[in-house]
Amino acid sequence: MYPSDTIAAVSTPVGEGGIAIIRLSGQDSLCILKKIFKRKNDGGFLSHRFYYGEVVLPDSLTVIDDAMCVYMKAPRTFTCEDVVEIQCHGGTLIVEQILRIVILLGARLAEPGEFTKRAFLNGRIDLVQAEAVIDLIRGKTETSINVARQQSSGALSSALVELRDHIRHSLALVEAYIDFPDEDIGVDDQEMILSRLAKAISLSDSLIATYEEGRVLRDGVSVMIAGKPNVGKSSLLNTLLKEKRAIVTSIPGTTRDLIEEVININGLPVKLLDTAGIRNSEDTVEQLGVDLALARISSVDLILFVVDASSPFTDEDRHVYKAISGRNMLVVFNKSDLPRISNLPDELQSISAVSVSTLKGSGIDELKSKIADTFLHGKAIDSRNIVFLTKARHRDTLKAVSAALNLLSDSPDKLAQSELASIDLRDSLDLLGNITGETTPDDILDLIFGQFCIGK
Ligand SMILES: Nc1nc2c(ncn2[C@@H]2O[C@H](COP(=O)(O)OP(=O)(O)OP(=O)(O)O)[C@@H](O)[C@H]2O)c(=O)[nH]1
Ligand SMILES: [Mg+2]
Repeated sequence: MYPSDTIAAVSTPVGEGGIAIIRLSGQDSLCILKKIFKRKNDGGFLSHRFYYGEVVLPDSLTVIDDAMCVYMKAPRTFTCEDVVEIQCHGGTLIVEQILRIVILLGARLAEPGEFTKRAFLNGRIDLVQAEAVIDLIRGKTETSINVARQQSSGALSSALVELRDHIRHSLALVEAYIDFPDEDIGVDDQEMILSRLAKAISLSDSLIATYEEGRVLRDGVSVMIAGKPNVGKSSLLNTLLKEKRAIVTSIPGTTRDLIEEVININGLPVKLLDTAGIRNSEDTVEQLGVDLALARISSVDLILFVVDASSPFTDEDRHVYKAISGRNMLVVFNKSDLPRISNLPDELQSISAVSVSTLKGSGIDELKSKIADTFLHGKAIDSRNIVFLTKARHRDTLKAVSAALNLLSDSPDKLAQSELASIDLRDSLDLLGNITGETTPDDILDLIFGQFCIGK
């Protein structure tokens, strides 16, 4: 069990709000609540019931705020410990005052993510589920939240348990021979082990295969709008955003800064980046904007190369193309409401292209689908039913497990010798335990929970 001290934190965002929630977890929670929360009919506190009353200074009984509170008795709580939540008015001062009293009465200020960490250490959730809590909080689209919910509800954990069971069964078969070091593992048992290993490898490989999609669903992607001046880049940003975010004029060189906005494209969180039209400019400010744009080319996931379809492809377009060639790119022919003139040079013919008119709004849905398809490969996302891997740590560990199991099943010598085989199987189990938390080193745990906000 985890240390028995009691932690406290404000679980709602900093600043003014309708209400704020102060949360306590630990064995003194109820005792502290009794000292500071007074009700008209001074009864006790039943578990999981809401009570109305006043928060008071324990000595003078001076009223600080009227509030609601709930006491939740262990272990039927998020942390598996006694938990108290006080809902007071959301003014900064009131919240600070209540928190200070709670600390004076013996609670300790919680570290970031410490409530979730306790839920993990007390066995209420595994590490995969704990990590998903942060994704739930930060989810940017319904789809990314669905993916996080799958993980926090234990769907990925179940798949990992299934994987672990295959390895454990193999290990049990192997260990039956450990006391007879001169004896090879029987052929029938070897067959059974091989069949279990095949299942485990196939399961880990199918999980690994979900990573690329899982990652983009969780983290989103960055998409840069690039092109020579005046082709309609800012107009495209505004059209995709459905608001007049960037200044649009007929003067080339209007945009001089990077403009970033996040939108939801078919469930995918997309960070759009409008940039200055790329050209060599005499104007110092414009050139600074161009430099900013050039500097981002190598770090974005996709570039929309915007070309004016109503005018010929010029050296300026070619100059932009040179700067972005080799990157993941879609060509966007804008101004398709006007008679078409532009013809792409041969080297650009093979790149996927879409015709749009930001003026008329045409082609925008097709462009969105193409952007989503670039990352999801044309598949519809079944975020409610498919388990996705979303973290590089999980993917890399499963790759190592899969590689170790492959090596074992491919080497008949090892498979016949109980001691050698058991070492490999135990190593694989330890690796799996790193994902779910059983064997995760403390420094990794600290890193994971350190990403949380205080109060979660
Ligand atoms: N006919 C037509 N005009 C468009 C379309 N999209 C943009 N424009 C016009 O093209 C001009 C330039 O648009 P912007 O969106 O400012 O172009 P930009 O690429 O951001 O330009 P810079 O910021 O200067 O690099 C404006 O006059 C727009 O009204 C379109 O689809 N059709
Ligand atoms: Mg612009």
